[in-house]
Order: sequence, then C-alpha cells, then structure tokens
Amino acid sequence: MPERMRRVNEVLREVLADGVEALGDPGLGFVTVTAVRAAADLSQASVYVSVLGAEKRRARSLRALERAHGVLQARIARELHLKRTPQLSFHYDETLDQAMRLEQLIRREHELVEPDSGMTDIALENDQAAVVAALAAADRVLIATHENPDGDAIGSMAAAAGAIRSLGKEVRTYLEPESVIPHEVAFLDIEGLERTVDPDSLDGWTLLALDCGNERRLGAQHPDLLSRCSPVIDVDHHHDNSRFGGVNLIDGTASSTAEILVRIFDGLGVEMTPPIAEALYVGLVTDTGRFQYRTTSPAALRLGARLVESGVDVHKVFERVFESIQPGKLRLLGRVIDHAVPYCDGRLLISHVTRDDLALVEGDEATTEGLIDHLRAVEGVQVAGLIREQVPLADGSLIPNRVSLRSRGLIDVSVIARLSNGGGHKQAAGFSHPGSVDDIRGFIVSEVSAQLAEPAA
Ligand SMILES: [Mn+2]
Repeated sequence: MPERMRRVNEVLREVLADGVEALGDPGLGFVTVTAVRAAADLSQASVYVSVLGAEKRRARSLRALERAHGVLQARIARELHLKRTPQLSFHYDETLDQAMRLEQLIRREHELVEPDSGMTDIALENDQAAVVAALAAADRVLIATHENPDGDAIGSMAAAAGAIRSLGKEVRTYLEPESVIPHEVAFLDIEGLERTVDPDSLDGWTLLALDCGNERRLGAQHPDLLSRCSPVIDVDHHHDNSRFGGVNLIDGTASSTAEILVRIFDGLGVEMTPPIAEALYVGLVTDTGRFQYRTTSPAALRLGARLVESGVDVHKVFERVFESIQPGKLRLLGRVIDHAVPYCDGRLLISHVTRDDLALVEGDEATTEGLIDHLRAVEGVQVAGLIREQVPLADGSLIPNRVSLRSRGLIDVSVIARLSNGGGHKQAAGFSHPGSVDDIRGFIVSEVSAQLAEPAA
C-alpha cells in the first residue's frame, strides 16, 4: 500500500474513533475502530471494528454504526479536507476476532457457525460495489494469483484477463516464477503470462489479486506488487483472508473465486463469451470437487448451468482436467499410497512425497496437486495430510517442507495450518513447517488428536 494511503487510512481511523465515541449511542456497545482501508480514489472506505461481547452484540453494534453512517461521514467532511468524502462500510475485524478465539477454535469439533448472515450480506454488497467501481475506473489491470496455482487460480485469472480485456482495458497477468501450472489446467491459455515484473513498470497499474488468502501467496515479489500498484484489489473466498488490498471482496461462503468473479463481471456488464465461461467453469468444477464438496451450494450449481448455457463443453473440460493424468503422476500416487500411515484409529492418514519420489517420476510441485484427495477418500479418515519435502537452496539451507491438509468437516484444518503460519479453508488448508517429515507427522498427529479428544460442543 502506498505511504500516502497508509496515512489517509490512519487519519480516517482517528477521526472515526473520535466520532464513534461522540455518538454516545447506548446500542453501540464497546466498539473500537481498529483499521480503515480507503479506496485510492476515496470513493469508499471499509471501517474495521472490534466489539466486546458475543456475536449478537456484534451484529447490534454494526447495525448502530450503519445507522450513524451519515453523522460519521459528515464528521469526516468537517474535520478533513479530502477531495471526496468516502462512502463508509463497516466490518467486524476478523483478524482480531481470530486471534482472540484461537484457543476456543482449537477445542471446537464442529464447523464454525457462519457469521451473522444479514450483516455479512450488507458488507459484501458494499465490497462488491467497491470492486466493480475500482475496476470500472481502471485503465490498466495487472491480474495475479497464488503460488502453486490450482484450477480456481488459473481459471479465475484466465477468465478475468478475457473479461477485463473485453472492456477495452489494458491487461497483464502475473504468476510468481517458481510455480508450475498443473498439466490438468494448462490448456487454459493465458496470453503473455509474466513470471517476473519490473517494479518500475507497475506505476499506474491496478492490481487484481485472485484466490490469495494473504499477500505472501503472490510470491516473493509481493512487496513490489502491493507498493507500486494502486489500487490493490483483493478478491477471494478463503474465510481467513488477511484483506491485504485497498479494496477487498472476500466471501468465505462462495465455492470458488470464479463464483465471486461472475458477480463482478455482471456488475461491469461483461459479455459471457464461451472462453470466459470455460475458464470460470474450470475454477468452479475443480474447487467444488466436481460439484461434490460442501461448498456446492445451489448458487454454485446454478452458476454451472449458466456457464454451460454460455457455451462450456462439459465433456471436453472433464477430459482435459480429470482424464489427462500424466503417467508420472500415477506413479507418484503409488509412492504416496506406499508412504501413507494411519493414526488416531484410522481417522488421520498422513503421507509424504520425498525429493527422490519426484525425481523418480520426473515430476515437480504441480505433479502432487490433487493426490491428497485419494487419502481423504479412505473410509473412516477424517483428516488427510500430505507433506512435500522441499529442495535445498544453493547455500545448503532448506526451504521449509510444505504440507496440505484435507478434512471431511469434523475437524477445522485451517486452525491447524494457522498454528504454523499457514491458512486456508476449514476443509482444505496448507502450511510450511521448518521441521523434518517426522517432526511434521508428530505435529499433525498431536493437533488432530487434541481436536478429536474434545467432546462435541
Ligand atoms: Mn479457490
């Protein structure tokens, strides 16, 4: 984020903190303004607050803030001489919330109660309008997605590139250089994909980050991308997204980033051509596990129908994505099955891929994509883990091993991932860990055992 915006945000936060205090509304409760993120053009600002008390209390406080919107906006206009007075939207500060409830989360056996849906809908609508406005105003958009991309990452990037180009805007696409595009989704052609960027080339470009739970997922060049591009737009469906953009649209209930993109495209008036629909469909079909995961909502199924109506060849996508497995990947699956060890009475199954395994099949990181799903599919398994041993660097140091976790839903694996600076969804998460493969097995076993040992809430 540019230094100027950081200062604007901090000044806005101070004025709003005073303003909230001055409201003296008994319905407000104990509200702290923790952060403000204004759009670069000041058309909109997201105000993050923490509220002392339970979820009901939080919803009441946010409603009181929405009611006081005009008063607070007038205060900003009076005290600051900004060229525009931003439209305010109020959000519960999830980061603070997560930190405070971590203990509690670890003990919880069932999936989290979804956040108060009424307030979430209002916040989402505001955020969506802000993203549509930011993209409509942009002339040049750099689209980027996460390292080790999956079908949703590549599909969303390809779809967004096509859609935004169709609006007559200049588009660039970026994927960090170490990442390999999985063979299964490589048929989606991303024209001119850049693997390194010259920071000086980023001035005047809007960044659209897709499917990235936090800025580090953009790769080593994320400080350049975030400081030189403006505004930064963060569109994602990971419920623990760090909201690293100036404008953020995060819907943890969406099946895929592709699903959220469709709402943005509709807001922008994008025509749903067959290539755009196909790329979105790849994101949708991979992130929903071919319309089988819990995220397969009526909305996801309706979107599937709409994309097929827009020209997607379902069978062609099936053959490209699911029936084009390379022989090496099948052999690697054999190694993964060989290394699989059950723990916790068979409720946890962990396997690993060594550097030798990958060399044997002439594979890379992308070859491991999807293998973990075979482990979770075993009867009685609640959690599956796959550890990927990383290559040593030239100086002899080791890149930390990477770990993927999958859950059937009883255990929230994103909680375990966050303990080691990772993140993800309740049923699919990942993290890096500096220990050996055996250390990591021990870590996963103890965290899963602890969650299994807690009586149902
Ligand atoms: Mn995704």
